[in-house]
Amino acid sequence: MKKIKIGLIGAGFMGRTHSTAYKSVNNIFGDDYVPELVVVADVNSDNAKALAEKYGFKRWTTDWHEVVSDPEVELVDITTPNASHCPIAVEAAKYGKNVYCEKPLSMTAQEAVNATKVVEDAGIVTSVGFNYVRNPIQQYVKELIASGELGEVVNFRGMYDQDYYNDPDQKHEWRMFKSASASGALGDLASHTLSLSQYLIGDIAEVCGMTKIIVPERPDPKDSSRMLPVENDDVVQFMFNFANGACGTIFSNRLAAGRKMSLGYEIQMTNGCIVYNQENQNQVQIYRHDDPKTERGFKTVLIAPGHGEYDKFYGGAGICLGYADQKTIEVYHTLQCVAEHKPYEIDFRFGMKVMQVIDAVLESAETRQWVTVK
Ligand code: SOE
Repeated sequence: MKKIKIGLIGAGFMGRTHSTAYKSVNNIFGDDYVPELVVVADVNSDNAKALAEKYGFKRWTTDWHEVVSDPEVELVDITTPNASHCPIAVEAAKYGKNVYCEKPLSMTAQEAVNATKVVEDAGIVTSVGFNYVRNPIQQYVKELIASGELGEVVNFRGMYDQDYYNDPDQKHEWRMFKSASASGALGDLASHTLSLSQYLIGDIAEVCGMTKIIVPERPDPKDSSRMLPVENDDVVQFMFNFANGACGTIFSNRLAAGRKMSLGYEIQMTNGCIVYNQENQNQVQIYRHDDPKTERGFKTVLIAPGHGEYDKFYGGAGICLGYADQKTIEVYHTLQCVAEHKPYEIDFRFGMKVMQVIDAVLESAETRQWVTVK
C-alpha cells in the first residue's frame, strides 16, 4: 500500500467532486494507492474550512502558495477556474510536486506549451481532468476501433450541447469573461469532445471553424439591475482533418434548449459505425456492415465486464456507472501513476494538444480561413 498526500486548490463544485473521488477510490480499487487529504485552499475561507471539515483534510488555507510549497504534499490538485491552472501548476512543479489539473489545461495554447515543458523538465507526473474519457465504454470503443473489425475511421462527428445558459436571465458568471475563461463553449464543453476524439482517433492537423455569441449580455450576479457583456462563444462549430487522414466536425452550443449533457459522437467507418451519447453513458450503438444483409442495423451494447475498469465496480452487464464513477477511475489512474512515478496518458501533453486545436479554431473563426494546428 502506498500513501499519496494530497493538496487541493479550489473548494467549489470540482473540488468537492475530486474530494468525493478520493473518498471512493479505495472502496472500488482496493488499498494499493491511498490518498491522504492534507490541505485544501480556497480564496473563500468559509468554503475552504467547510470542505476540509466535510472530507477530513488536516488543514485549510486561503493561500494556494501554502499548498504548492507544503513539504508534506506530493500531489497538487487544481480545481480553480481556467486562468489560474498553469500559474499554479508551474509553481507546484518548482517544488517537485506532481500535478492533477482540471480542464481545460490553460487559457491559450502557448501557455499550455510552456507549462508542459516545465512539468516535463521537472520530471513530475501530471493528469488533466477529462473525466469522460474514463467511462469504461470509451476503452471498449478504443479497442473496437483498433481491432479493425469496423474498418478505417472516415469521419468523426462530435458534439457537446447543454442548455445550462438557455435562459437569458441566467446570471453572468466567470465562464463568460475572457479574462477568467478565455473561450466559452469551445474550451468549457468542446474541449471534452476533443478529449474523446484525441483518445479514440488521434491528433487533429487542421481546422476551419466559427463562433457565435447568442446572448450578448447577462445580469450581473452582484446587481441584477446591471448587465455585463458575454465575451466568449455560446456556439462553436468546426470541421477538421485528423493527421491520420480521417476528417470530422465538432459542434457545441451552451444554450441548446433540451440538451442537458449531450456530449457524444458518431464515428463513421468503412465497415461500420459507432454512436455514443453521455446522456445514455452506459450504452453504445454499434453497426457492423459484415452482419448478414437480413440482419443489419445498430446494436445496443450495454456497459459490461470486459469494458475497461467496469469489473472493479460490478460483475454484471448494465448495472450503470455515473459521472462520479468516471472521476473515481480518473483519480485511481492519477494516484497509480504518481505512486509508480510513471506517465499518465491524459497528461499535460494531452491537454496541450486539445488547447492547440482550440487556439486554431479561434484563429480560424477570426480569419475565416483553414488553420494548421501548431
Ligand atoms: C459546464 O456546465 C460544465 O460544468 C463543464 O465545465 C464541465 O467540465 C462538464 O463536465 C459539465 O458541464
